[in-house]
Amino acid sequence: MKISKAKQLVEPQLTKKRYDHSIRVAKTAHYLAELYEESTEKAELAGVLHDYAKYRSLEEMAERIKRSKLPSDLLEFHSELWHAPVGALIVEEECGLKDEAIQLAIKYHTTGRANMTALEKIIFLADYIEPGRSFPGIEEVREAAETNLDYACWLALRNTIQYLLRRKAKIYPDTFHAYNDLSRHIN
Ligand code: DGI
Ligand code: FE
Ligand code: FE
Ligand code: FE
Repeated sequence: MKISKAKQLVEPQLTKKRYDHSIRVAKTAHYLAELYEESTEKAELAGVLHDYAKYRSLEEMAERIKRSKLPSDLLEFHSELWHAPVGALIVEEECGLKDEAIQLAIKYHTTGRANMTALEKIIFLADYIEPGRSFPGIEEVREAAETNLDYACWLALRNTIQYLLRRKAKIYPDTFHAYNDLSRHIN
C-alpha cells in the first residue's frame, strides 16, 4: 500500500488532532527506521495506521475481541488498550492491508510484548517520542532513541509503568513482559 493511500484511509477515522499525531508518528518511525536499518516504508505505513481503531465504540471493539482469536483477558483491562489489537485486525478487513510485520507493530504499539521485532519497537517508541508528546522524562527517552533502540523502549516502558502505578491502574501482562525482556539489554 502507498503511504498516500494509507493517509487517505486513516484521515476519516480520526479527529484532526489524532490524525496529525499519526503523521508525526509516521515521520518519527521513518527516521528511526533509517537509523536502525529497517524498512522505512513499513515503518511509515505502520505509523500512519497505528491508531486506526482509536475512535471505534467500546461495544464494537469488545465484540471484535470476543469474536476473534485475540486474548479475551484484554476485556478485563482498560479499554484504552483495545484499539491496538483491534486496529491490527481491521486494517486488513477494511483497508486490505495484509502485512504481518506492520500488523504486529500496530497490535503491540500500546503495551509492547516480550521479543518485539525491530519494527514493533520503532512504532512503540515513535508513538511515545513524536514531537507533539510531552511527558516527564521524555527528553531522556528521545536522547536514548538516537543510539539504543532497546534502552529507549525500556525507558518508555519504565515511565509508563510508573505512571500507571501512580494512577492505581491495572497493568497488562505484556507491558511487564516487554519491560522485563528489554531489561536484558540494560547495563
Ligand atoms: O493511542 P495513543 O494515545 O497514541 O497511545 P497508546 O496507544 O500508546 O496508549 C494509550 C494509553 O494506554 C496510554 O495512556 C497509556 C496506556 N497504557 C499503556 N500500557 C498500559 C496502559 N494502560 C493500562 N491500563 N495498562 C497497560 O499495560
Ligand atoms: Fe494508540
Ligand atoms: Fe504508545
Ligand atoms: Fe498513537
